[in-house]
Amino acid sequence: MTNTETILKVCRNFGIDGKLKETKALTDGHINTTVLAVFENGEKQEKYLVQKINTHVFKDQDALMQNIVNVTHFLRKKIRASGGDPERETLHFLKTPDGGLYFNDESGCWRIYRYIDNSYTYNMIDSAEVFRNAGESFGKFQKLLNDYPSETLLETIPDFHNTPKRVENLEKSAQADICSRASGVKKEIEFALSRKNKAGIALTLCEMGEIPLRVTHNDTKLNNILFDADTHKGLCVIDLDTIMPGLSLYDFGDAIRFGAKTAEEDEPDLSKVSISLPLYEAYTKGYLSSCAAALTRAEIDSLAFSAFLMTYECGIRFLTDYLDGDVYFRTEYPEHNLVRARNQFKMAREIEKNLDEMNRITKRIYDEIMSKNGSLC
Ligand code: GN1
Ligand code: MG
Repeated sequence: MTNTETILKVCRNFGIDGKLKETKALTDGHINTTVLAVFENGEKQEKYLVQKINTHVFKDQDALMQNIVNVTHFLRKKIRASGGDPERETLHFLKTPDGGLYFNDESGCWRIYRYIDNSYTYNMIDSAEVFRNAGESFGKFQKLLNDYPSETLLETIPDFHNTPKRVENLEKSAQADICSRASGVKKEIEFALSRKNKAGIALTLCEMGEIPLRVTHNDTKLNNILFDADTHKGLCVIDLDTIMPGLSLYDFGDAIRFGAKTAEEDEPDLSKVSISLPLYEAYTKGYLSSCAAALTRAEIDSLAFSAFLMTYECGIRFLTDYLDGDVYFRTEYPEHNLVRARNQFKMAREIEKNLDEMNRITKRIYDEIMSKNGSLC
């Protein structure tokens, strides 16, 4: 349990003094545990995000924190050089007095970063304008990291978006069936296996040299962007745990999976679950306005498909975890992962149905942007 005493002890270990006034659990993430801690220091109020790292998921915490510190350092320099405010536009992690990037004891493995005030996040939106801003932010993030030396990044979760491996793992879990749940999810397993031939498409394009390996965020959920409460523009990309070498398609596809949906990721009523084409269009506009010229033709041509791929993969991951006994994603009730998996598979089907139209939208936006200003990026 994460109680106030533990939070206070962790904060003291990072050299934070003052009076702990308030703590609040933030429950959006499925992996780490996050608590907002508000301190009073004389007249001043200081806010921190205290995070317990899920060490089952992130097995090498040194590699995890090293990646994040290096990337934020790199981003900070670029943001400063372009006249931005690095304290608000990228995350600032605290160090312990002896220079440690995390603090480990019997209560867990902890890290702290400064809370960026006057900002907010979204889990769901129906505003095309907001989602366009989100696309612009992730596109800009991609562009900022274009010249980051990817060979220096450590692979914190190997094969994270290796969809064929994810399918293989699902098959293994169904075979092992350690919770005797496989017989109840035959239809879902069947769906996953019926699309197996599509799982390797992006990786094959990369192996063929048509799609480059880049530095990618790999978890581009809408709620991983902080919006500025004054300008309502995307301010800061957060949750940097999975920054690794990857494909731009992972980031584009995952953003559509989560942000262009018509219902929550765990909505059980599948009749509500679909893809919103106006939101798809809005994100694509924002994203390509930031980085169209930096992408290859093969990447552009695969953007719409990547939305299917990432949704399909995420469904497979939820289903695998359900079969494994819910050991990876945080769940709130016993069928939670299954509900999520069904939801993602419904969304994947909807994307398949709309793929031609999504490809037309992408092409139109790309052509418009490139004809207006081919040297935008
Ligand atoms: C996890 O914790 P959160 O919500 O940022 C997961 C993502 C999934 C997502 C599904 C490290 O992200 O890969 O797409 O849940 N993160 C990790 O909502 O596995
Ligand atoms: Mg995450």
